[in-house]
Amino acid sequence: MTIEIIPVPDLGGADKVEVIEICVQAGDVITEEQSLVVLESDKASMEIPSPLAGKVVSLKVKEGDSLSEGDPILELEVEAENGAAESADDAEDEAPETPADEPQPAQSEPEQQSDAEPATGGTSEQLVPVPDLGGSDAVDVIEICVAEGDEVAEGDSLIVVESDKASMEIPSPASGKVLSLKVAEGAKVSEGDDILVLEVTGAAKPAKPAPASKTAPAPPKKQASSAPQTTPAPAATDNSAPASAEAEFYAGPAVRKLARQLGVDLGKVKPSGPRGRFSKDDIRDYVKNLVADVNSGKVSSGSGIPAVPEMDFSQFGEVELQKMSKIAKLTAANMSRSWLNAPHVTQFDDADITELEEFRKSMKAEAEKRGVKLTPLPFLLKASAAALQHEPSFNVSLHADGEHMVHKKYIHIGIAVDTPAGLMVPVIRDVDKKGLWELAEESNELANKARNGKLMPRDMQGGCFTISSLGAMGGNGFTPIVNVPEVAIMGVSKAQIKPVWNGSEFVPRQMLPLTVSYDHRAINGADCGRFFTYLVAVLGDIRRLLL
Ligand code: CAO
Repeated sequence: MTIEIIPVPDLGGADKVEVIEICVQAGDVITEEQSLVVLESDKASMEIPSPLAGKVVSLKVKEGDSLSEGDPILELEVEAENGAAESADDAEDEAPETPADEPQPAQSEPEQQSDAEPATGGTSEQLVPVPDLGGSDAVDVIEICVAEGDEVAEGDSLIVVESDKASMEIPSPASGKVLSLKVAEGAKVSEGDDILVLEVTGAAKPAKPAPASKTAPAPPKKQASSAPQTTPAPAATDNSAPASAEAEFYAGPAVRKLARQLGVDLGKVKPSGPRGRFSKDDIRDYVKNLVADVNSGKVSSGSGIPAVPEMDFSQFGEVELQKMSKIAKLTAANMSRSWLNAPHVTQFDDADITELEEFRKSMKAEAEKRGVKLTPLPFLLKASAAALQHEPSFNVSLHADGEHMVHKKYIHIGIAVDTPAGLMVPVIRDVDKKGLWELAEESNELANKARNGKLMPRDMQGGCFTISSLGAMGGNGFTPIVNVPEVAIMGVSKAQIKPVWNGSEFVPRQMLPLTVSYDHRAINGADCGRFFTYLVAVLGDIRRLLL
């Protein structure tokens, strides 16, 4: 056994760098490459890995200390043959992974001059390639830090790549404007691959950018929020990538890796480090608390909803585990989200569709000639469009800022379609402008597309209101869940002949049971009263559609 003093390696020019995290303590048995401390300069955080495996004898630093190259970090007890001689060899053989070579501040090499572009007094385009990655190859692009049109300064991070061992920020070799991106999140890149095209002013800057620095991204700058979306995408297509959300947080590569391995969303973790930096312990504590809460049946997430305990159903009889389809999983998530976000109220009424049905049946021959099936659905679409026009308070969505209501000047209506893969909601556009034949054709076409798995995301976007019809199946009524961000949905049950009092006697009438569920954050009972009464009146006398 020998005792080795582990010093601060070359910090790429940085000096008096603050210790913001101590990752080990006396007595710890550590492996080679295990992070010892995290240092933070103005530009970057750097994890200093151990050059050797061994047992920590004593720490020579504490949080808040300022360190420079050569300062002792700790004393390590190492196996005799694992000592200084070997570590020196390793340092040469494995240069990219040793601390002395890796932690470079994110800055360019101004002395390098380009021979790729002619120097001009105006602007020139410069292709920025992936620099030397210190031996790493085919690394993942985990963050894109710039967008097309962004102005970047020399040294600004362009992308963050991650190998098995480290995250690396690739800095811009010059100031300029990003003309086009050549990589996307999730792509794999190697040295020389194109990152982006930069428009630089004046003489072209170096064709070869500064080397990537093994670093954790500096605390994120808050991005200005983008313009409000006037047409909220439907829940079914909401598929935000976790990687881009991750860029918002201030965490080192090892912490990010641990979070990713454990499936932890950093947004839900409280950072304990200086300037909101996340440590590994923050992630571990979060998971520990989560597991404890789930085990005790207490709250499982920030939503305050108690978790449903896991159950082994096989103890009660034979069971079979079947994988849920993607659509079924999305539906489950969207229904929970809608149900938990929107305080639902459901109102019930029956529409007298006796005359509507007589008219519909009288059109059967013509429908056959046209090759169209005329069910009650096109009438319901038309009546709903009329009611949305009559009561515009239904044709809205709540803006995400909680301050505005988005009033829609168009009438697009979704129809719930039962398919073998699960529930899908294609949207018919401009229902108010279309006739019954067109609506019949389009709803048949969309329902067929849904059943054959041929719907495109756009076919399911932009709905203002949804009709869910179980009329062909039966039932007296049901309470549908609003397809948020829409604010209302109509449930249609099976029409039946019922005795209706006409003032002097009961007469048999064809009655259609309808329900309207609405989001009480956006709609009040009186609004629904007006909307529903009008809709029922239109279905009772479709000549009203002409008024
Ligand atoms: N009352 C009585 N009969 C009705 C009816 C009603 N409310 N609605 C439809 N019918 C009749 C139709 O007229 C047709 O009969 P005919 O062939 O004699 O004319 C028959 O039922 C079958 O209609 P359909 O289902 O083929 O067509 P549709 O236009 O009524 O419905 C669609 C189309 C896509 C809405 C439907 O097929 C469907 O998928 N419904 C399920 C929706 C769903 O799952 N909702 C629940 C969502 S929440 O989990």
